[in-house]
Amino acid sequence: MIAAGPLQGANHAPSGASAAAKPQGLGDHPGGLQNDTLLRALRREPTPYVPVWLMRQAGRYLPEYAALRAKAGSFMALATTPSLATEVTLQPLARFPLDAAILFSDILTVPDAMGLGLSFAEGEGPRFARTAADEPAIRALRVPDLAKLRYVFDAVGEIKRALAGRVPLIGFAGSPFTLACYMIEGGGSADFAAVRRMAFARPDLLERLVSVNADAVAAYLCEQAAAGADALMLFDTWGGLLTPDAYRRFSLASMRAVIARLPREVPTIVFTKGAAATLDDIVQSGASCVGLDWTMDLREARRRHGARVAFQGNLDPLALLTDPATVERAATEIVAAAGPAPGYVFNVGHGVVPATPPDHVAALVAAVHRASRVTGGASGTPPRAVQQRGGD
Ligand code: 1CP
Repeated sequence: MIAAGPLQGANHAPSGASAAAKPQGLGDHPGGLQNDTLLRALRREPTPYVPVWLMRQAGRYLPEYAALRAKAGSFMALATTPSLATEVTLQPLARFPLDAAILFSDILTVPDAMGLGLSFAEGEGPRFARTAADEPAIRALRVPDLAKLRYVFDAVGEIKRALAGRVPLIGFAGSPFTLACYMIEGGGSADFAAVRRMAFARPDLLERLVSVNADAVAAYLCEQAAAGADALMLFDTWGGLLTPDAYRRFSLASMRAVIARLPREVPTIVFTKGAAATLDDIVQSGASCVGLDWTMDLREARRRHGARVAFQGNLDPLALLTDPATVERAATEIVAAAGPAPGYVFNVGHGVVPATPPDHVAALVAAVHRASRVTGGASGTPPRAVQQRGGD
């Protein structure tokens, strides 16, 4: 049996968690995890408290990230050097008792490996040297040689060794459609106008681009799992830009195709930002868990679909710019809205923003653990997980 304790170490136990924090070495659970609350929640199994991790939990709001990035010289130098990617991945875990690590990398490494030439200028977003915006460029695209992404798989292996089973590692990729957005525009965009135009003018071309991306993403994620990733997440940041029908055709269908090709034993998370209108479809993507942004109704999603999938979310990341007491109140309300049933992972509804004070993140993580242990969610009764803790 795998123990469901929090991350070990004096500064790693969630407040009030000491009862379950029985120190355990890997020797007790060969190949296992000391804290598997995330994986249990993704499988909708009981957990002693609500697990929490944060999108962009590593990154610019942490001074130690800024220092390492300055030393490395660029974002890509961090991402392509496994020892540096490992160090950045572990930085937030050294500060906060998070229940998962997420690979430090970027979704755009896949189109880079397809030959588009990715760079990140200081203080700017990503840029591709070449786009895939017209018929010849899209027809020329191929699934990349995965050897070009070897640095990612090496980082996964190194991070797993460094974690030594403390918490699971989440691997990830961009959704085929969200990658297409950046490949067509050549970088970020306020409205991704060229992409939305293509959805009407050349749906066949967009479909072709998304289909090559789906093959690439499926192969890439399988390799991350083989290298040791314990869960896999698809980031569909821009799917919500589409009409509901176009979303189903260009984004959801390709994510479903990717998920169908991943190893069944590895839990999966899909996150489409701004897609409340198509939630009934997203819950049928085949993923174990659906991420919600802060505009979506977590209570209602759990009530309607909680027997089918786990949910993750959905604090507005700007709440973290207030003060610790407000952060704690907001977190407690979300834990209550999620309710006591198994199958819930706390997260922000989009990435932590660079202006976030790290001590507000500390307050958030502590509040989620405390509220989910003590109040047991909306009903005020202990979650089933707490009642069953003795049996773990
Ligand atoms: O130091 C810097 O200047 C780089 C900032 C940064 C960071 C920390 C970028 C550039 N990417 C990342 C890491 C990253 N990106 C992770 C690491 C794991 C984590 O801690 O969560 C992940 C999962 C991503 C995924 C990612 N990259 C997404 C999907 C999630 C989301 O935020 O919507 C997207 C859209 C990107 C593209 C990207 N990479 C970086 C930036 C600034 C952007 C957004 C560009 C834009 O559209 O404006």
